Amino acid sequence: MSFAISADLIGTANGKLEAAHADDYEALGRQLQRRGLSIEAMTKRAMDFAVAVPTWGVGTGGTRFARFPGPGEPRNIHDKLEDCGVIQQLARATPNVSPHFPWDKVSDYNALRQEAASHSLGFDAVNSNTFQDQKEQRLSYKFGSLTHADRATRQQAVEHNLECIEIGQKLGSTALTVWIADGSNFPGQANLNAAFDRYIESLRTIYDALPKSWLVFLEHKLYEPAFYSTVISDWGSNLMAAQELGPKARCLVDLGHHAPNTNIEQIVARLIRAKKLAGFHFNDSKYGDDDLDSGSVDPFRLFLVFNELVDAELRKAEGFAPAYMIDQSHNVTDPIESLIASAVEIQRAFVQASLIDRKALAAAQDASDVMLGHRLVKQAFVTDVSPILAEARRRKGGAIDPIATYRTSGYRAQKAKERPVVEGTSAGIV
Ligand code: AFD
Ligand code: MN
Ligand code: MN
Repeated sequence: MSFAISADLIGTANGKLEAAHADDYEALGRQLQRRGLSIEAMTKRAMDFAVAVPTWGVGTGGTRFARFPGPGEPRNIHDKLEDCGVIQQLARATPNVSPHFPWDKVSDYNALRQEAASHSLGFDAVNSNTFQDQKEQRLSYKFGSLTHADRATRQQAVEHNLECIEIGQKLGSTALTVWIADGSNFPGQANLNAAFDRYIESLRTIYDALPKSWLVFLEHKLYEPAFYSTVISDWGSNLMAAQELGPKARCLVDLGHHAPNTNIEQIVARLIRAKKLAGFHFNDSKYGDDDLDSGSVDPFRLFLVFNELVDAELRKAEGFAPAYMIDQSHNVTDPIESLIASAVEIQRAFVQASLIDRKALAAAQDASDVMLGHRLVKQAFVTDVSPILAEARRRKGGAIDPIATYRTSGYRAQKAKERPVVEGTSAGIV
């Protein structure tokens, strides 16, 4: 028996909020009009915006210390799709899911694609996993995968990625995201350049197997689980790899994968310039790769990233077509609520960045008018675009207040009955 949120329930919830919402929307419309902006155009932009949800994000996450499972957790990809369907139904900004293999393995991918479609979902980039050992896996990834010193282990990791491409083709994906945990924990453990060379060699085979319209997204990460050196640790290494591999290889920016205080928006600007920006794994962080909800800690940084993205979009930067995905671990919240809130925050940053008067900004920059340039950017950031986001959801059949509507629906309580708790805890970020 399947229980999803009905259009009726959303309609009733919206009905109670409609008058206040219309009032707020009109007021914001008048404010934007005074600034020479059309609220209608902004609402259309919000409606066209989409960010993919990770299948691993709907399960309760954990840390290396513990995991506290939530009620009604998804037990498999079928449950995950159902949860992702609810997120899309309410927030209308997440029409695609990004699957992870072998976690989401099934025997019939054509059927899985149809099942996703029945929840109004499609598939985004497929993610390979060579950072864990699976049951009955022949060779271990304890000391690396695509860059392992042992050729046979590298080969096994390459083959897994090739299998992911095959699966992805059946699902309608057009990109493979590769994140490896390879690196070293001790100085002297590995030859830093030899490991990079092996990365290129392994990726070359994967790259050559990419179907015509496909791209490979290379994801860098500063540290963890390797604590001394990581093979693809930063955007410099990532860019070197992508440039060496060719035009189908691009650099994926996970916001959490940088040292604290790194100017990520500048990295984004540089990757756009190099025509190498693959896209994003959105999340937020305070200290490291915290995988917190997007926009929960530093919404200004998220906005500044979108400032670069909107700038590139509006000046039609060559080769600019970033893929937007969320990559978070929800340890203490209901993952559905976190993903709804995160999608809304990402969409918010996009709309806010769209408000910037780019002609005036360019003029201020040309005139070295520091304060005016800053104010133009800041004015967009402090504008509360919530009514635009709510209107975009409402027009697409979603909820004016998606989290409140989700809570009234009783979805989680129902799932807690349908999905018995899986005994035993496993630590880990996912
Ligand atoms: C990792 C990386 C990568 C990976 C995910 C798995 O960000 O995207 O697929 O988390 O949980 O830290
Ligand atoms: Mn990531
Ligand atoms: Mn991460």
